[in-house]
Amino acid sequence: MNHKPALAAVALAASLSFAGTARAQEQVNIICSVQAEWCNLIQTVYGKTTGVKVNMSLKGSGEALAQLIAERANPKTDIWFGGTGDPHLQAAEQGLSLEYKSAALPQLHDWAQAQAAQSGFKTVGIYSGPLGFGYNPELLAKKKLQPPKSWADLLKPEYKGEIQVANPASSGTAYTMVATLVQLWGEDKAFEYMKGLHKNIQTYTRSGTGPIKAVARGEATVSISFVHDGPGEKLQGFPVETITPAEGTGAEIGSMSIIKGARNLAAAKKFYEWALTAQAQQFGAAAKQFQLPSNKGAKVDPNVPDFKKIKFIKYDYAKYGASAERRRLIAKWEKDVNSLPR
Ligand code: S7P
Repeated sequence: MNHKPALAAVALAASLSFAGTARAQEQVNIICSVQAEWCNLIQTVYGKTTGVKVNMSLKGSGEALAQLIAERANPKTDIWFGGTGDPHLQAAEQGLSLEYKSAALPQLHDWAQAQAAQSGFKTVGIYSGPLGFGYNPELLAKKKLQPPKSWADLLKPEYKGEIQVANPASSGTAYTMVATLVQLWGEDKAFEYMKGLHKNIQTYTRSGTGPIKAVARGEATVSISFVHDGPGEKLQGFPVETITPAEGTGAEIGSMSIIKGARNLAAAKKFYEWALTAQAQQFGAAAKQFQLPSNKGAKVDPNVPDFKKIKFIKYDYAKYGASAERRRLIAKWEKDVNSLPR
């Protein structure tokens, strides 16, 4: 029997499949926890400049962590980009993210490097932003209300049904509020405060960015939000202003992690390195997102909140990013605050 044609076919198939492999487009699967405008810009720019296919799934920080926990045995995500730092620290603690020490670390602000160091280099800070209030000046004027200046102001009876904040069980932003208040006043006083605040809450939203969008669109008067989310709404023409509370406030360290078991590890590392560059971090402002970039060389847009003018607490990221502490505080909030009638 002449085996030559069969052998030739196998060789051809092998060479075709090799060529196919060589040509297969590199891809990276990203959970993106910043706002859609920034995620979309990254997807387009990174895809076009590198040829890598970026598969992007948009999720708030709390939801992203829940998905990564659910995917643990069979991860479908390579990179988690953005979102509040506490859930990234939890992911690190729970072994969901991979240790990776970028050579770019010295280019980052101390707070971003500290985030990396305290996670055992399983996450890194990519931006920071202060917690505060958003308000709609037109709606306030119509209702003859003053803008809130302090946490204490939010308890005033005239704000009943006027305030939106997210639910800390689903939102990293709202968990930042709980952790901030506990650090500001101690746990007992903070929970008494949140019980009082509960009476004035119109809605607890699922996502942390929902409340300031509702304020901008006149669906609520005041929100508890990251103040860097205000200017983007304003640039779209909505009436919204922001302020940080007089007593002091906390800030998020928006973070990025490589997922343990990533199917596209080389592509994930390449994206991670790109995302730490000063040039890549400027795409935040280009997409009208005004967090403070972690790369010291990145241009700071004038819309980024001026950190020097804000009274900050000394936020203990290690303590409040620990899984047990987050679970405990959220359970307590559900039981002592959210269960109360409004
Ligand atoms: O991009 C705006 C922003 O406020 O949203 C991020 C975060 O996904 C909010 O998540 P939650 O819905 O879980 O609160 C922040 O990191 C970011 O600054």
